[in-house]
Amino acid sequence: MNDHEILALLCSAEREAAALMLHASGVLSECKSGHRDVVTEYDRRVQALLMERFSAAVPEARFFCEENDRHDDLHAPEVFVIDPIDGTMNFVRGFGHSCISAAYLRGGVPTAAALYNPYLDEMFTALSGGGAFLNGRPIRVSDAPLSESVVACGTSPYSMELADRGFALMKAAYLASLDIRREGSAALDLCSAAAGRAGVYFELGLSLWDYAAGMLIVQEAGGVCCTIEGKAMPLDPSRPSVVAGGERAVRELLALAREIP
Ligand code: LIP
Repeated sequence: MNDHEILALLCSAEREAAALMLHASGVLSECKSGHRDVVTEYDRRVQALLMERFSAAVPEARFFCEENDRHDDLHAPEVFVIDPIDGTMNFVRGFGHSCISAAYLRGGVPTAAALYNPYLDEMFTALSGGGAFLNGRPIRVSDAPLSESVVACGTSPYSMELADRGFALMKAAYLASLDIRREGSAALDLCSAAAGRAGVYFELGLSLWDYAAGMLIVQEAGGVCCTIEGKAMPLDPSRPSVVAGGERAVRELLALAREIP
């Protein structure tokens, strides 16, 4: 399948799986690495449905997913990176702010990404070299400075050792910008940056499934995505920091971060 066909597959499977989220009732959660890191049967059912659709269309594909410890070789010729419900704590609590996120890696490189927010019926997509879109309309990052930007940020609730630096940077960003937003879905925060809603997004510890799709969408929207040290994002199981958005606001946030030990 070519990348256009893969993108159509990602979108149709995510829309199909979204019905499981929208019609969910009596959502019960279990703890994974701790009481802040939760999973529900819906995370597993969405992941299973996506894997079934993707395997049927691309039988030789491998998978790197949040649930069920499915972490195949990321250097395989074709890999789907799946976060079945990003913002699971929001989902459990009924915030209505979560999404389904999937990226396709060809030869270890992200070439297609789709991220669906069923609560707003917003489908964010990107193809490598093909631009980024929201429901089919092109999107661009903001080129505003930090002082004229809203900053989206995450609290890395699964890595409490990052809290002091994370909140210090949040305060510095708050004082240097219009305001901050902590909305509880890293993948949707990346899309807010890609669409220029937020000038920049940062979080000090994320997994590949949280950022793989959103990273391509930000880059194809003319933005940059890097670690808090300004390095390229790793495509591996490490839990790096993520900073993404318009080049100017990202550069200014990285400068703030250098001042915070
Ligand atoms: C979550 C992100 C959130 C972040 C959490 C976690 P999950 O993803 O959406 O922004 O703070 O650490 O990564 O676990 O709901 O897929």
